[in-house]
Amino acid sequence: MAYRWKNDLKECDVTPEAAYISRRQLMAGAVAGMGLAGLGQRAQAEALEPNSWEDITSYNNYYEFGTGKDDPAYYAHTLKTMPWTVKIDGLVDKPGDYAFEDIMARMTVEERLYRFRCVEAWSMVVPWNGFELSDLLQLAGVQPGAKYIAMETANRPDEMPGVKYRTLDWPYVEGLRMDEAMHPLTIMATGIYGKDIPNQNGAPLRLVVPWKYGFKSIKSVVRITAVDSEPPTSWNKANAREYGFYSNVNPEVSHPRWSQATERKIGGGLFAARMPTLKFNGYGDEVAGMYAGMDLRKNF
Ligand SMILES: Nc1nc2c(c(=O)[nH]1)N[C@H]1C(S)=C(S)[C@@H](COP(=O)(O)O)O[C@H]1N2
Ligand SMILES: [Mo]
Repeated sequence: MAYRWKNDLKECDVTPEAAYISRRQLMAGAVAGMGLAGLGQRAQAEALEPNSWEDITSYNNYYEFGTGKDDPAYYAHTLKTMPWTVKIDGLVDKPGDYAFEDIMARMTVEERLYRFRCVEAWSMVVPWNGFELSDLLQLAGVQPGAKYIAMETANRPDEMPGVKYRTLDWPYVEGLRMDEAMHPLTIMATGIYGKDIPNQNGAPLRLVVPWKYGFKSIKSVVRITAVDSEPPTSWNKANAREYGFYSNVNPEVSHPRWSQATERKIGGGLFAARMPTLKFNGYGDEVAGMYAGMDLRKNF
């Protein structure tokens, strides 16, 4: 497996922990694209220090294992992530069941240091390892008639204690418009800090779309379907007034029950100041063009 390094930080912003692991990863394989050149806004560069492994893996949303923030870390060990297959179907040239190992053998895993903003107004900065979703979609051969991508999480009552409760209509489903799915910032994450992604974070592979609210980043994906129309999504089905299909991070559009203008970064302690939330979570330079001419209040 080859590793590339790409992030949106200056070298001096990376903590010793992250720097140590990135050196190990760089030594692990072929290195391409060493550029630490900028991606995205620098307005909060000082706030882009990655969260600790402890923060990232103990404060989670994964309702298949319960609704408490510490439930996933406590219960998700029961999920069997080996063997794992991803069904890729719909409007693709090569539909089929793809073994996780076979996918990994074909993909280029990189480190991506991304801001992560939950719709509940907390945030983290996570050093993901993963590959671009577009590479996987190209492997399957997306056909011209496909306009959207639908994804589905495993639904295993025996391994997921939370699916006994009808908190959501299981399985958890999500979707992206095709240009969003093909965007180079959109990844399937398979690791954090150079280690395999823990079950509570969505092992063995989960979507990460850094300019959208966290619930778009569906975990433990078992099915990816290329479709011709906008697919249903779990939180939109649960409450269409509060959760739209696009769910781009937008400080100007409040959630019906709270403001999205600011956020609380996890790990800052009780008295840490809230930070201003950035439009498209700070990735506007890269992604705003995809929404040119769209009313972002209507298409929230
Ligand atoms: N299958 C599934 N995927 C999911 C969720 C979930 O409950 N089930 N929660 C979402 C929400 S609301 C957030 S904020 C992120 C949290 O990811 P993290 O625990 O890695 O921080 O996962 C998203 N993906
Ligand atoms: Mo979330």
